[in-house]
Amino acid sequence: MYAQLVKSEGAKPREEMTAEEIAFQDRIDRGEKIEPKEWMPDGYRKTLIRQIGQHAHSEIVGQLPEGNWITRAPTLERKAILLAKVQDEAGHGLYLYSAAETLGVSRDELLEKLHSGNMKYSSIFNYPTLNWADIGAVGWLVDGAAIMNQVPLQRTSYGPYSRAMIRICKEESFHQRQGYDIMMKMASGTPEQKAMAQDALNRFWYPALMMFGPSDKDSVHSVQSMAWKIKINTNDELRQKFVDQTVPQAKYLGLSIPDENLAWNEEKGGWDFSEPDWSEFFAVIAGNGPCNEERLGARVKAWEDGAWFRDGLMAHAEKAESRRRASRMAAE
Ligand code: FAQ
Repeated sequence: MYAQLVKSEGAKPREEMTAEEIAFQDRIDRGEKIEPKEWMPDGYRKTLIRQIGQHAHSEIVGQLPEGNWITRAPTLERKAILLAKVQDEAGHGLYLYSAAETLGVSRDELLEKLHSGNMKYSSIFNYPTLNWADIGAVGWLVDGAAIMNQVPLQRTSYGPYSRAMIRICKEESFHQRQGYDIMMKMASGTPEQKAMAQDALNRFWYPALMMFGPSDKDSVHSVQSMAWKIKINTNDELRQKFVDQTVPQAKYLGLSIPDENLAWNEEKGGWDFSEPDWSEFFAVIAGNGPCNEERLGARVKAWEDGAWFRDGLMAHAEKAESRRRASRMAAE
């Protein structure tokens, strides 16, 4: 059991669709955006809540491996840049939770599902960041993979998700550059620094490839999600594009991709590469990766520690509302 919440059964054939479903599919096929109050099939709504919610959780959990390095960044400038990046991730989480809320789910409900293990976040954040070079590798590879996946999502069929993606992609491209900049510094530094950069690449390469999801033959949601233009590309298409983009970047750094099967394939105009170890991927998304317990534990603790603050905000909002109500009544 590796799929939660939503069971996809592939796209429904047109002859089995209701009139409403046909009209909806036609709007999607014409490239129209679907907006919050409009009619949508239940499966479309559920799939979006699942994907946008998991995406939001990934942004928030994704702050943890980097936040860990803010106090240890090697210079004041690197510290300020990393701080800004980690704050951006919080902002991305907030836009995405807001986009999910337009579908009729509350942020509290989504967080409850994350905390109880009923909703996922990206597998990549269950790997540790052991040293400063890892922060370079995360920016270069993890943000690089995130952009590869998210640029097409700017054209996704659900209006609020697509608009959130436009802003997020702009910020992600700055994140990717800051990571590559760290890698350039390390790779052109002392032999020890270059070895750290290579070691970070070795450890993050396959987990980054896993970010695109299981291979197409094992992807349970792709067919229906692509018919609804919730996803624009398959997992394997995006993984291939990522490899093709990243191999020359590694060469420029003077680093080697840790894959002895990596070879240019003239016919397909792309690189052949080894698949990640999918048993590791499935173990990580089932909760058994190196840092799953720590990451989820940190999020649950933050939620519990913040309860007094949320209660205070609610009490303040209620007080302000009752004051407004009283002054409205006095004026009438
Ligand atoms: N990790 O049928 P598919 C970021 C699950 S943002 C965990 O192929 P789908 C920014 C999948 O949910 C990174 N689970 O699924 C940043 C499903 O299980 P479910 C996040 C995964 O949805 C950078 C099952 O496997 N980006 O990093 C993963 O059609 C640095 C079957 O798979 C997004 O969320 C995975 N890697 O395709 C922040 C982008 N892959 O839900 C901080 C939006 C698959 O039924 C620092 N999402 N699964 O229980 C997507 O594009 C899609 O959801 C995919 C998966 C492509 C991730």
